[in-house]
Amino acid sequence: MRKILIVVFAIAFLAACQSNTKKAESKKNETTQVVDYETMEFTVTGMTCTGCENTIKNGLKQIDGVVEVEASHTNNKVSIKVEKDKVNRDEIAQQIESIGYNVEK
Ligand SMILES: [Cu+2]
Repeated sequence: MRKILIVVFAIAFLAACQSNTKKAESKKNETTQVVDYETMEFTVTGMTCTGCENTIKNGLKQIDGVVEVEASHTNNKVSIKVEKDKVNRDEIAQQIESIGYNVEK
């Protein structure tokens, strides 16, 4: 009888132990959340030099969710990497225009 009790306790203890490690793992997954990125391309006119490119880069980096900005005054292109679902195209276009450049639609 006693032996059975010990075995039951041992199993209960092992089960509790396992569920604890599982909990720890799922907590870990919550903190290392996977972020989805999206690249947006814009045709922007009005840039005439690398200074303009930097103005746009700095202006767009103010927006929460913008990760990377590439701007080329020779191609009239602005390409930005954003966290998906955090920023939308309109928001970016508005910011570019508020800095003083034109976004072709
Ligand atoms: Cu310029």
